[in-house]
Amino acid sequence: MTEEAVRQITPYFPRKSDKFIQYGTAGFRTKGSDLPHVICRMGLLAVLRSKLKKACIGVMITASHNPEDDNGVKLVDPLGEMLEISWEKLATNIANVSDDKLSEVLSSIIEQEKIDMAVPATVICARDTRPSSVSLSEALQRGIQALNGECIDFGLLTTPQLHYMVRCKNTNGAYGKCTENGYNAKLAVSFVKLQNPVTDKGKYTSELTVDCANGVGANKVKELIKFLGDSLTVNVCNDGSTGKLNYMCGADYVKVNQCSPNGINLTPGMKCASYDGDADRIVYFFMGADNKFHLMDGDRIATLVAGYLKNLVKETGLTLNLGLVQTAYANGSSTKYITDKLQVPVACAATGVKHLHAMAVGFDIGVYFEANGHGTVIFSDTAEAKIREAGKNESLTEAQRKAAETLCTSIDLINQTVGDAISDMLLVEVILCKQGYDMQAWFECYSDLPNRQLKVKVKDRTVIKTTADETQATSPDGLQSAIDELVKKYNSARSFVRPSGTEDIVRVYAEADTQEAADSLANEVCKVVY
Ligand code: 16G
Ligand code: ZN
Repeated sequence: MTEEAVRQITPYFPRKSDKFIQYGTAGFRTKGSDLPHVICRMGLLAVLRSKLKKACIGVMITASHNPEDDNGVKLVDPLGEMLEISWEKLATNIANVSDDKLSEVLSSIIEQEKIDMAVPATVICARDTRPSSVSLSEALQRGIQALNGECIDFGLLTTPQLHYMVRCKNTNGAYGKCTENGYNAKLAVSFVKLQNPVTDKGKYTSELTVDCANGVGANKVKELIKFLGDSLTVNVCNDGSTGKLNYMCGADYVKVNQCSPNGINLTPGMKCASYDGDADRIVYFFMGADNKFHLMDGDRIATLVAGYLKNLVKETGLTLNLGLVQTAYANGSSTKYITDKLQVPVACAATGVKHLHAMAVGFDIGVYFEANGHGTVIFSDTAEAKIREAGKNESLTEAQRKAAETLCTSIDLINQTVGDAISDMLLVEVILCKQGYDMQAWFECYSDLPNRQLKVKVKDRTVIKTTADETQATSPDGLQSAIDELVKKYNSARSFVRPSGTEDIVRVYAEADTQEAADSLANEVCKVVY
């Protein structure tokens, strides 16, 4: 069977170069022109995974915030989670094997994983708006068909919408309807339900300008707002009709450059947000009373969300363990605010959504966010059941029951499968409205410590190894003690280094009490990394 499949695909999608490619932090990512055989082979692998799991598997074609010529692919597991880490190695093997050995490698996976090839397979696929995504999607479908898998092609979707579809499909509608309208209706109904009862909105305004990075999020959010009535006005900018994907716009650009994107003329009083190219990340920004640009990143969103949920849980009277997962990049002030003021425990995970997600599962309610704007909330099955039960429990006080109902509706608004710019945006709006916050009020919750991120090119970045939370370097010898010595010279300072999982560089992060000190510390640390 594998021989026949390989015969069907290799004439059309041969492995043209022997350049090694790795299933990285978020799947394969490289120039779109280098990917046809990789993506076709991922079709084969997705079929095997579907047979093994006896469930539908997802495949998303996107390179997120990367330039338009790049592309990528990632697999999505049955409940909408990222592919199990042990299978990343299999994906890398399949992507790199020569055409004539492909069948052998496929057979060995079948044997090793004891896959019953008689089980039917279904793969859901979708793509972002890159020009190369169309032909790459065809390559994927050819791979799926070659092993007799059924392919459900959703065409253009945001990455989190694809994750949502996979979960819906595998839970027989319990999570929602497996259609784009189903997704829009689920989010919109919950949003309106949460927004309507709020009478005192304080400084909150229900108008928002969104930079969609000229990506797939633009048309998707336009579809969603049709369901919102007048509860939220969204001005969609950088919708791809004229500008180039991720070029001078999008969440990554805004975060890295700390400035407003092209296409938005930022003036005081405006509330703005940026998605990335596949709409799984969001950051907010505005111009403050000081006429300066202020970024409201993933840390700010995390504190807002954790505070909101913590209060609601308290009002229900339920005992649920709520925690927040951050990475080493989280601003020290955000961690301090969450721990001291909100009294929510904080855990630190390695960079990459799969690591944060895995750690968040350890809480009844796990909020996780990367500073770059990727994050969501996950509720354990028992927590969700307790909350839903409390919403109907006549023996609770009305206030307790109401809080539980609000929590239930918030659960429905959240895309628990993965960070979702559209869902996160609606959640942030709900919370800002409930708190009566404008952007300035949100901003004033705490002051960020000045920080600096730099990249260092080294001969071999794999020489640098870190602890699991990436805050300390364990190799090479002496590196951490050199960093510790430098940090001691500054006030409220912290610094760490880690090899990038997506580029051939080492990243350096430093924070301190002043911008000059953070810059100087980052520069000094770069020198000891060489
Ligand atoms: C990937 C990750 C992102 C992480 C980034 C770090 C996902 C979906 N994306 O883009 O979460 O922040 O890698 O890149 O997991 P780095 O290793 O180059 O710093
Ligand atoms: Zn993305």
